[in-house]
Amino acid sequence: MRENKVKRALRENRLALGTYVSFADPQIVEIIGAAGYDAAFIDMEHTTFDLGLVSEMIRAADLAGVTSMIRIPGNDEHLILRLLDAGAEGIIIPHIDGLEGAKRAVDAVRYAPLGSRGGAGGTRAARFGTVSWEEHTRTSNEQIVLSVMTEDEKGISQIGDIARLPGIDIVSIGPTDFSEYMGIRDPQSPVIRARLEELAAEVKAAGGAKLSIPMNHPAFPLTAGELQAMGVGYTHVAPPPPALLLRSLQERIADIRGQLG
Ligand code: 3PY
Ligand code: MG
Repeated sequence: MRENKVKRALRENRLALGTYVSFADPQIVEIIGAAGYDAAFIDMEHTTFDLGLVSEMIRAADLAGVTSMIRIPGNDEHLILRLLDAGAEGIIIPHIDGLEGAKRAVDAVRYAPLGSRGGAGGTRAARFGTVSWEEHTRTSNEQIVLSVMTEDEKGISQIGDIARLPGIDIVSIGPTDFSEYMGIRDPQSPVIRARLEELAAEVKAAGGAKLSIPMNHPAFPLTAGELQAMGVGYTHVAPPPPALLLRSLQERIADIRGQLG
C-alpha cells in the first residue's frame, strides 16, 4: 500500500486535516484532494451511500492523492473487509462498544499477528495479485488508519484503555452524540469543554492512539489552535460542502438582487 497521509501526520505529531464528502459524487473526493486536504471523510453512517458508490470514491481518493477515511454504519467485520479489499485507507467505527468493541475492530482491520482480517490475494487492495502476500499484509497493517468513535458511555468511560490498544490509531469524539450523552446542547457549555479537556488529557496520558475531534463543529466549535493544544491528531473540517455551497449561493443571489435594486 502507498504511504497514508493521515498515518504520516499522526506519526509526525502534525494535525491531519480531512473534510466531509457529503455529496454522492466521487468528484467531490477529487476536489477535496485538489484543494490540498489530507483526507476525504466518506460517511456511510448518516448517508445513503452504497458500496458501489463508495468504491468509486476510494478510487477517486487514490487518484487525487488523498486518504479515504470511511465511516461505516456499525462495527461490522464483513463490511469492513469489503471496504478494505476495495482499497480503503481508513476505517472509522461509530459508537464503539467499549474496549471489547475496539478489540473486534482491530481484529477485523488488521492481519495477523495483530488481528484476523480475512485474506484474498487478488483484490484491488492487493493490486490484483501483483504484489506479494507478505508485502500486502505488512504494508496494510502499517498504513491503514483505524479510528473508533467514543461518543457514549461505553466508549467514553473506557477511552484510556481503548487508546492503549495496539492497532487503534485514533479515538474520536463525535460532538453531537457526545453532547447528547452529556445531556447538554449548549455549544458554549463550560461543562462540555472541561470534560473534553479531561478526555484529551486521558488520551494523551495513555500514549497510544491520538485523539480526533472535528473542527468548527456546530455542537462545540473548536479552532485549529484549540485542537492542537488538546493534542488532537486528526480532524474533519466543517462546514461541509453542502453548507459551503448554500452559503456561497445565498451570498451570490443577495449580491445580484442588491445590484438589481
Ligand atoms: C457526532 O457529532 O456525533 C459525530 O459522529 C460527528 O461525525
Ligand atoms: Mg456521532
